[in-house]
Formats: sequence, C-alpha cells, structure tokens
Amino acid sequence: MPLLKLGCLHADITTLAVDAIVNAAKPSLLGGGGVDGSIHRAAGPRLRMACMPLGGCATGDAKVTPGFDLLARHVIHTVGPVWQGGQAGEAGLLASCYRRCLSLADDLALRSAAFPCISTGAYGYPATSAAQVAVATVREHGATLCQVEEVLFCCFSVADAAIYQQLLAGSPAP
Ligand code: AR6
Repeated sequence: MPLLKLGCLHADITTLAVDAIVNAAKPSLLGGGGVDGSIHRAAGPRLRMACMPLGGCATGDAKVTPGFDLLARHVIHTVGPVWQGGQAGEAGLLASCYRRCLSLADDLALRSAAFPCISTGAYGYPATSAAQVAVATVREHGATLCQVEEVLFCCFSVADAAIYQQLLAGSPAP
C-alpha cells in the first residue's frame, strides 16, 4: 500500500494537472461564485450539463463529474457547511466533505487530488480551524487502505498557504 503524500501550494486550482480537483460547490451544483465559478468557467459549459442530472448534493457529501476542458480529469463537487459559530456541527460536516471526496477518488482509483480551502470563502469558516480539520481528516484517510497517493491543499492566498505549511510541518497553525 503506498503512503499518502500531503502537500500544499499557492495556486489557482483550475490550472492543476491532477486526477481530480475538488470544487467547493453549492447544493444545487449548478455553479456559483468563488472557486466554483472559476472551475465552471475553466471546464466549459459541459460541466454544468453534467451536473444537472446529479440532483444536487447535500452538505458534507460529494459527487463526481468529468473535468471537460480542465487539465484535471475529474471534478469532485462537495458542499461545505456554512459557518454558524461552530456549534452547529460545522467541523463534522467539513470533515465529511474531505472523507467523501477521498472515498470517491478511491472508488475511481485516482492517484492525485487537489482540494481548495472548502467553506472558507463565502461560507465563512475560519481559515485555521478549517485547515486543521482538513489536514487531520486527510491524514486519517491516509492511514486506511487508500488508493490515492497524493493530496494537495491548493490555497488561493499566501496566508492560507502559510497555515497549511505549518500544519503539514507538524507545528501548531499560526
Ligand atoms: N483556486 C483555488 N482556490 C480558490 C479559487 C481558485 N481559483 N478561487 C477561490 N478560491 P469559496 P465556500 C478559494 O467562496 O466558502 C460559491 O459561490 C477562496 O479563497 O469559493 O465553500 C459556491 O457556489 C477560499 O479560500 O467557497 C457556494 O455557493 C476557498 O476557495 C459557496 O461559494 C473557498 O471559497 C461556497 O462557499
């Protein structure tokens, strides 16, 4: 069983040539702003067509489509929780997003996947707490019999990348 390698980078996720990029989508899966809007623009209109029959996606769940015009072969769409102060099960739902995405990637025998910082934009989840959930959940998955060999945390800001760098180095986040 290969060991799961974790990394982070400061990039636009639509430029990554990985087996799957993850989209921080809305429940309708029909496109929106933020990373969702960028992914739909870069993938082209066939992505929305592929999302239409999926029947939406519940918070904490994930669904997969082809990547169409993207370099990534697949898009795994997940719906993160809206931050409500931290007492509404947000951490569990966010962890579920990472688990479900990795489980779909395993089902498809994908080797590499890149995640944006799910829920930390329009949905308001504090960046450091979200990164702690993300890294812990992906590490837990890596301790199972998983197919995925490399997970990248794709940060759109230098500040987010610094948080992940510290967490991946084993230090407490800033
Ligand atoms: N590449 C990587 N990360 C990005 C990119 C990009 N091109 N663009 C933004 N980010 P958000 P959410 C980062 O708001 O909080 C949408 O309208 C961004 O800096 O995209 O889960 C959906 O349709 C932030 O760190 O997603 C939903 O309605 C992270 O991606 C809702 O927003 C997530 O920010 C989902 O909200």
